Amino acid sequence: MNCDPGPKPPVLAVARIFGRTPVVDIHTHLFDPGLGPLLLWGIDELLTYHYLVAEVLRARPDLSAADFWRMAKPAQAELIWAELFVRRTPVSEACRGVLTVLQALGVDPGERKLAVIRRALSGQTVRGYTDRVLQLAGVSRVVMTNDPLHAAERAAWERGFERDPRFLGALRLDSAFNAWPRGAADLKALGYDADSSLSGRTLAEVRRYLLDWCRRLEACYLAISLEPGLRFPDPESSLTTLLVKAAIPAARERGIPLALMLGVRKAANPALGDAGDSVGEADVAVLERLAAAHPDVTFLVTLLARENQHGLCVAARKFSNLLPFGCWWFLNNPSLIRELTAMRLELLGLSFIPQHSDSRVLDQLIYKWTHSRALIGAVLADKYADLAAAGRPVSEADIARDLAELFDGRRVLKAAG
Ligand code: HDL
Ligand code: ZN
Repeated sequence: MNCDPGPKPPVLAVARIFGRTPVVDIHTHLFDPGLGPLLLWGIDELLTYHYLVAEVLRARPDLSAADFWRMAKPAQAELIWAELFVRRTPVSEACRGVLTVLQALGVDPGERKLAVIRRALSGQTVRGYTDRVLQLAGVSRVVMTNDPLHAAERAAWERGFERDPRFLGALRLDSAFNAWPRGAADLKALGYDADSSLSGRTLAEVRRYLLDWCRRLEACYLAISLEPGLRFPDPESSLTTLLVKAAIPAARERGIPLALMLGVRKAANPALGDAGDSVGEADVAVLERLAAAHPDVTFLVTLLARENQHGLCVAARKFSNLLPFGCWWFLNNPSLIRELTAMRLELLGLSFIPQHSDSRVLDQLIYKWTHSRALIGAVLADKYADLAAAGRPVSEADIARDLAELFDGRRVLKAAG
């Protein structure tokens, strides 16, 4: 006899309502189709995602990263398909994601021949595919990661293009700030009178660069990923000085958040390229001191270490201008999405942004949001069941209102116009 009473009513209601609630994806590495080849899409890009590169090199320890990178991208995709999807069961989250995308696109996820899959997915245009993927993913808008110091991207912006309103801008600061004074030379080459001294003039010129590009991008926020060891205050640190005397004033002037993404240990294994970054525990007290010193600026915060997540929730309870967002990168897996979402709902109510996709390939929107809707929806439904047990059942209108507050990007998009 089946003793399982079946899913609790809220789960079904949440799944139905969430399924028709569009989300704003507040952090991706996608690009407006008008930016041309910068936007990655299609099965070979999906298979050569750096998450899967790391995984195929584990499956094939006999293959050096250098030899892998020497392969042409189609051959890389064929190797990853053979090793992770045919010769082995694709149990990892990044592997499962590919299957979720195929299933949503009407391609048999059980198909073993990549050639058959490639044929089934051929003949798309980027504009048509963008419409199809956003619709399948239930995503209304995505925020890009824009870096004007990336020559090809800058050239495309300077050429100009008709923007797709579904692709919003965010000004990324890593290349300008993180390897100072290299950034000074790059800014000088763009006509900003910056030098390595971080003099008053330099800081004014860095602010001018930030404001110029926030205007051009119509940036929703400024963002930077940071090593775990960020210190504040730290008058000796170029990075801290740039954040405090350039990025924060620019965010304040534009009325937009500054996104701090802490905990990346860059190039722990340089041979792996984008797949070579690792994780380190950050000092949450730094965030508390930044929030306290700048109460009129909103800090979007995502931390990479699982060990930092509880501290971030506590810090956010102390400072309402700290806005936790997403289950970032190595945290974007079912077991940790459940853990972080429950922790945040319990400590922060609805005052956080549960997820972003971090998609680098357009198709990934489908799986990252399909998986996250199911996982986050189930945790939310559990909380609703607890409320019902306490005598406060939620209505469908309550559920729709809560999901809009959590996922419509209202805390990020206000200045994007
Ligand atoms: O710095 C970031 O924005 C990270 O998301 C990195 O791009 C990382 O490589 C990534 O793609 N994580 O999902
Ligand atoms: Zn990212």
